[in-house]
Amino acid sequence: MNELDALLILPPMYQSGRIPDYNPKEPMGLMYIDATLRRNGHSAEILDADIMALTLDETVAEIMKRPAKVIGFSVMQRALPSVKLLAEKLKSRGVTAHVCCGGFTATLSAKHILERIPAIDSVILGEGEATFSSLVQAIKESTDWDHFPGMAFRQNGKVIINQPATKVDVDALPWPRRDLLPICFEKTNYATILASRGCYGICTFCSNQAFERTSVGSNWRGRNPTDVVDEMEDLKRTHGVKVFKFNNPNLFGPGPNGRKHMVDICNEIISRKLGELHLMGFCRSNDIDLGVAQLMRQAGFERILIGIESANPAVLRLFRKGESLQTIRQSVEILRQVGIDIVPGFMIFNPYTTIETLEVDLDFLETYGFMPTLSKSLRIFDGTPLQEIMASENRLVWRSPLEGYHEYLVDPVIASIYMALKTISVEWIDLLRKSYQGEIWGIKKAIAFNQRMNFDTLSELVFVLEKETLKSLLSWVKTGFSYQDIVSQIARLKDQIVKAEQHIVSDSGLAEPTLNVQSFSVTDLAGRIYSILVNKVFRTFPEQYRWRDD
Ligand code: B12
Ligand code: SF4
Repeated sequence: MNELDALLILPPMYQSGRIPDYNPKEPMGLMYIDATLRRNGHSAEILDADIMALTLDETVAEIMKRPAKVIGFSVMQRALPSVKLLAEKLKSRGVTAHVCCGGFTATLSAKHILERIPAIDSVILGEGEATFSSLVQAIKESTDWDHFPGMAFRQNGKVIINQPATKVDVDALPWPRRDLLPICFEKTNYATILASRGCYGICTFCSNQAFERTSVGSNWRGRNPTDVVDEMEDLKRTHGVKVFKFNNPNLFGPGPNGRKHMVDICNEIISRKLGELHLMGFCRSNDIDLGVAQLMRQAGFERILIGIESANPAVLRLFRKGESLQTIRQSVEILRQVGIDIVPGFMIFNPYTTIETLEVDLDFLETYGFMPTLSKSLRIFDGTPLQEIMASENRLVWRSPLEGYHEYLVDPVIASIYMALKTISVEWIDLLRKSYQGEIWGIKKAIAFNQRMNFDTLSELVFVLEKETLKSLLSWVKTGFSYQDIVSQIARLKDQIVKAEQHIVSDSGLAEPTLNVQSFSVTDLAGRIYSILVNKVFRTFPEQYRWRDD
């Protein structure tokens, strides 16, 4: 068996494997590194254990079939325990490859990872293309690599983090290799594309910012618009891709040049007459004006995710969003006027949540008909300004990235509301989504983003159930409640879930329901919710799960 120079691995997030019919995403970071390695004359392969829905042991077996000089794991936080176990299992089986990690969590938690996981030899901070390629070259030639900028490793039991690397020149990179596109495309109907890297925002909670700060160079770098559209045209011709998701953290760069970059991409798409195209991406409200929105719609943009986060001006200021509520409202109106759907990024439970902010947020969401998941709370990632802010206010409850996200102290009343909502959502409402995920994914394959009406109907069902639950919780903590109030509300919720299920079953043409809602115990759930609200023992928004095989 030929030894590869490098095996790039996306680890399985679920150690016992995913359900097979899920919605796989292209591993864009590894695809760029793969292309760069091959261009530099190295042999490489990607093993995407997540896409293949492999268990941990199956992943080990697949890795053993592909011996390599260097193994590179792409690490996001929830997959970190899998990476630890995989690296340990490989070393215990006598694998001598150099094991390196990269990606967001590896970058932001490098010191912790190297201190806690001896089976990992090094971490590359920031973008991996250039540094990983140099590492592979050095390992192949048995030369030193410990002086490379952007590398972290152990030396005499101590973690060394070298000086930061320079950010890559985005126009000098090869296009990402699309070996995995057919698998993803078959299930999702879209391809991803990256027109720029980084974001000029300074939001305190954002790990993109923290990630960008670990290397030297501009926080936003746009690719040549002609080359971006060449890549899209090529994907359309070779793979029949008509639907593209832009993975850039922000579709716009800073200032007039950043706006021009988006305008140039749109004009390039329009002038080439690429035919049917359906586009979506992420952006900030302050970049949207009528002219650019009209042009984006003409180019094929149908859905935009805007990080609104909160409808409370004071919270926006504390987050350093750099946007007023007025700007947010304007952008929503403009996008709707030109016919672009909005997916709102919203963090209703955050370190600054109060009863009043919850009421203002709910009111805003109702006014605009937005339907985000309500039972989620802001997560604090290593390296973000918010981590420092919470620590300086003595509110940070530090957690190892191997175990979960950091938590933060909040008012016990808010924590109780969150935990009650979370419990009801996870145990009942979310079961609806989970049970019918296959149908939802089937429906999501509708070709155009703005034709996915059935999926939106399902989202709406879940949202309305959560919203009504949250409203009851708010009214109870303000005006008082009895165990009987809770029993009645939970019984009503049960009826609604039964109806929602009937709706989904008939909408998706299923023969019979799979979720046995009738067996749900109203008194059991009501008893636990009553106890959460009365005892107020929570002080944070804890994870429902620790990182484990879930
Ligand atoms: C697409 C995407 C996903 C896809 C991932 C597909 C994939 N396999 O890559 C899916 C939907 C699965 C996903 C899941 C999640 N995501 Co996500 N995701 C994104 C998104 C929109 C784009 C990522 C991307 O393609 N970037 C472009 C490529 C080129 O960059 P890259 O992947 O970072 O790779 C570069 C470097 O990181 C590095 N690198 C990466 N891997 C490796 C490996 C080695 C060996 C080396 C040396 C280097 C290296 O080199 C690469 C090339 O330069 C970003 C937002 C953004 N635009 O950045 C969020 C983002 C990365 N996700 C985020 C989050 C929070 C999540 C979830 C936790 C969400 C959730 N609640 O479940 C999960 C985590 C899953 C997990 N395993 O833990 C956060 C990161 C948070 C953090 N600090 O970890 C981001 C930044 C969004 C945000 N602003 O909050 N995500
Ligand atoms: S605008 Fe979005 S990507 Fe940019 S810093 Fe803020 S949260 Fe991060």
